[in-house]
Amino acid sequence: MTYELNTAQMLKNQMGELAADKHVKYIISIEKKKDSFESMVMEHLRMNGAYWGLTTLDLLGKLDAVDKEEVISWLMQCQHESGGFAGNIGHDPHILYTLSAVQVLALFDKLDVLDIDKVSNYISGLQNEDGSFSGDIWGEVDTRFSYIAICCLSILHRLDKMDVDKAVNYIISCKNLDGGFGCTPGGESHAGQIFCCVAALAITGALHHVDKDLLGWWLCERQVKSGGLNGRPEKLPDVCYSWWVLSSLIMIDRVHWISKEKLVKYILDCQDLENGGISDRPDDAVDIFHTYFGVAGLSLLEYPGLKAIDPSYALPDDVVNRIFFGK
Ligand code: GRG
Ligand code: ZN
Repeated sequence: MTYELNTAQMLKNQMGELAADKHVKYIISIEKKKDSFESMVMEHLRMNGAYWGLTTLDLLGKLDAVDKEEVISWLMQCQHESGGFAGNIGHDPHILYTLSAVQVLALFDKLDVLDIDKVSNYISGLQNEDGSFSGDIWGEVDTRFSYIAICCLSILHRLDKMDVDKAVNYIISCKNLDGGFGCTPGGESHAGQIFCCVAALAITGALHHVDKDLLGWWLCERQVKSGGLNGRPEKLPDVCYSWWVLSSLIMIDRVHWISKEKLVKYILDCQDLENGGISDRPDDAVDIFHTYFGVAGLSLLEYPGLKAIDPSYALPDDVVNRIFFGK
């Protein structure tokens, strides 16, 4: 115990401290300031914002700071008759918001309010003949939507409603010679798409299709001098890649190929120590998206005092255990 405390203190001394209370206040204040600039730009993707904010609160052990019934009542009003969820009340449904809605209900242990068949029919109905997934009725295809469909149906215990073999084959067809993945066949490797493809393969037990050493090299080369990670060669570092790159490295067992200490320090340097929140780069304006990815990244890095997060489902470990093992 003394040893553990000393290690935690040592880490904090070396790398700075997470302003956890400030971040909790920042997240709660966004919800209250409905006419702020950030709330206005978030209006159409409020469901994603709810997932980012609430998951961050849960990782910080503060999910009870929000009114659960109020959130669930709003969330259920975002469901469309097709079974899919929209980003806000009265908007059109999309697979992006459907995953966030399911994840928020999972956080609150409230998946039982859903008509599971209705939601899973909406998702499986978006699978195309070649195994890919569209995001909504307008038909855009992207490996982001393959991940979302697989993650969502897995959480709902309904993976049997899609053609998993075809879905996996489509993802493999998006693999590049550098070991990474793009959004469609031939698309450039990008850390965000790599997360989607690796996590989808992890959930479906198909990680043997990944060349772990080749992809591990590409991913670890994303760490730049400041300790931060970028999403592609020659690009600037950004806190959100602490999630996209790091979770992928963990899923393929190559996380020891980057400097964890330097990355912790980079994320902590992106905090607004006065008003809370985390930005993409030091001294930029904070937002809820990067606050989530900063805290989730620190959780993957085992920063003291945070709940552990699952790298493939992007939900706290205890939530994932409850879904699959009922505890
Ligand atoms: C549950 C965590 C979770 C995700 C759901 C939506 C989704 C599934 C995944 C998105 C994956 C993705 C494509 C992430 C990248 C987002 C991003 C920072 C894009 C910016 O790309 P550029 O090209 O920026 O504008 P760079 O950094 O390359 O300059
Ligand atoms: Zn970013």
